[in-house]
Amino acid sequence: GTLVGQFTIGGMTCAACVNSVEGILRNLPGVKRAVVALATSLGEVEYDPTVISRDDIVNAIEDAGFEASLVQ
Ligand code: 9UX
Repeated sequence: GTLVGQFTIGGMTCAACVNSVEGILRNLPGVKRAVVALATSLGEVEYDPTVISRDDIVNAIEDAGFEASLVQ
């Protein structure tokens, strides 16, 4: 099955940042869908929790130089 996680993503200031973060997320094993919005600083990620965790997703965003946290 899949879960959907919502993340706040800080540090995105232009549309290319959004494309970059979406590309990073979509390339992660276990991520099936990722949509990032600049105006709200929100990302929504559909993922397989047997392959990748929410913490893994947060860490991947932060490794790319952005701030990320899980929306509860
Ligand atoms: Mo735009 Mo984002 O020039 O890391 S790509 S600010």
